[in-house]
Amino acid sequence: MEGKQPDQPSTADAIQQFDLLFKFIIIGDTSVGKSCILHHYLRHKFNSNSRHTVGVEFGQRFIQVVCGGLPKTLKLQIWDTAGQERYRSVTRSYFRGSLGVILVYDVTSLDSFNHVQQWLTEARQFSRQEATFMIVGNKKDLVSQRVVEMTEGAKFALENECLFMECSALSGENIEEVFNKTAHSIIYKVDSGEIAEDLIVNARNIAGKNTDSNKVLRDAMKNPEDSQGANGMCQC
Ligand SMILES: Nc1nc2c(ncn2[C@@H]2O[C@H](COP(=O)(O)OP(=O)(O)OP(=O)(O)O)[C@@H](O)[C@H]2O)c(=O)[nH]1
Ligand SMILES: [Mg+2]
Repeated sequence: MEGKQPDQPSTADAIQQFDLLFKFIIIGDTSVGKSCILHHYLRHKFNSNSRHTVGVEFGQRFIQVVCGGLPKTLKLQIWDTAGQERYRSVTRSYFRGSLGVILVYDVTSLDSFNHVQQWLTEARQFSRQEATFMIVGNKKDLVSQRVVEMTEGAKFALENECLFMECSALSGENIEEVFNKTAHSIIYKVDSGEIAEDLIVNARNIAGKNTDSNKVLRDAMKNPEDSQGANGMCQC
């Protein structure tokens, strides 16, 4: 993960080429483990010193996928939002352009599960119509403290046409799968034509050409308009 302003791609970004760019956003109540999930996905280990996110943090990872029958490099640009109420207006602006929405609750917190409906309503209101929604029950390692059964989470997701997984940022169980399944659902939509081609990016066309794809990339990398208070840095 990189500590840098999101609207200023580093030299490494420029060198690392990719075929597709998907923007993901991670939302949910405070302390459900959003930052720990992202940290594990990017660094393959648990962050035992996670602190409340201030505004929004940012991370990215490149993965190899097959899209349109061809191997492609996919860049996931992942925005980890603060769950605390006071940042709600800041984080709301980061839904724009998101193709993947990871909505997290804590299987040991009934409150966090009860708030999923509220989060989903907000996410649907502010993110792209074509977005894929993945509902995630985190902290599945805390077996004796569990209060939300897996069947309850799965039922809610099914009724609301969302993907569903339980995971543990502590053990790492299903962390890769959360992101991979969301990405593959989006790729399926690209392949089937449900997602318009101008929403994805071919980075190899960028140099020196003012193509539509070029504009899409610039838009995707831009800081959201209302970014006051977001630190744009990753502390993972
Ligand atoms: N046992 C266990 N603890 C976890 C897990 N994931 C996160 N935690 C703990 O839960 C607490 C909150 O984790 P964070 O990732 O900071 O929570 P957050 O959702 O990012 O919170 P905000 O940034 O305030 O929105 C920390 O004390 C973590 O150590 C998990 O999978 N298992
Ligand atoms: Mg956080």
